[in-house]
Amino acid sequence: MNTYAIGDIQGCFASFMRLLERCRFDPVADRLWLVGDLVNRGPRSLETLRFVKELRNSAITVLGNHDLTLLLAAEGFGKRGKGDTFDDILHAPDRDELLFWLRHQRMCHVENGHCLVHAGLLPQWTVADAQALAGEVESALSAPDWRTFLANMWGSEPAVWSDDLTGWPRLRVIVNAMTRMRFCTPIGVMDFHAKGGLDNTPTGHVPWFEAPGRRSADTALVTGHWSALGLKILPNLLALDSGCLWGGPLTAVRLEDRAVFQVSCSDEEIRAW
Ligand SMILES: [Mn+2]
Repeated sequence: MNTYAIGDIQGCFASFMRLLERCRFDPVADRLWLVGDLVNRGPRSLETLRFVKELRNSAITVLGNHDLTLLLAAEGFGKRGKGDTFDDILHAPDRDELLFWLRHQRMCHVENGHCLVHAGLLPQWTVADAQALAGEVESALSAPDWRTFLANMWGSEPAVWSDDLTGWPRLRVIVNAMTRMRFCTPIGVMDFHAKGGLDNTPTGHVPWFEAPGRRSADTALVTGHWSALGLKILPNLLALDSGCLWGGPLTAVRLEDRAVFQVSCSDEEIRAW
């Protein structure tokens, strides 16, 4: 069995299919780890979501900010972005099944010395902490009053973790770290404005994975979300968003031996938004 970890697909279904061919992915024997942001910006979000859902136990996906944006939009919450391209899902005959499936995906998955999460982990969290905190959000997303959670989920405050946080602010910090974070201060105050690469690190901040004393540094984190960072492979980090939407490739890394597979995206995908 091989495990292929794949960066942000964002509706780039054609590239996704070419990448699976390139890897010779076998849905019976192999598994996919998807870093989230399956949908939005690219041209074929609906087919991407249907395909991953049909893979059942052969694919593990964690939720990204664009996946959550879709769940919010489906309930009439949040601000629609000009570049949103998931109306095909909202109008699909199988919309309810797809959104139900998406809402029940995880925030974080840990197995065999790897931790899959869309954006990153705050410096105070061990991987075991992150699993427990992810579970709090997953419970809120599947609880009977999940709509109330969605209505209170979005927002950039508070920007820093405290074990004493409770209620919506607590869940909001977990969601923001795991799905939106790029930079934080050395003590883990998150910044949500800077969007570029390491050249644009805001004063007083560090890329989240370089926070000193980060307690998850003993585990290989598998992440996406940060296309301006590009593909970054370190002993304890596989950052896989190589910017397919921006003209970059779509990347897979085979976790067993860290072999890298890439396909270039198509013009249709770059132009979609
Ligand atoms: Mn993202």
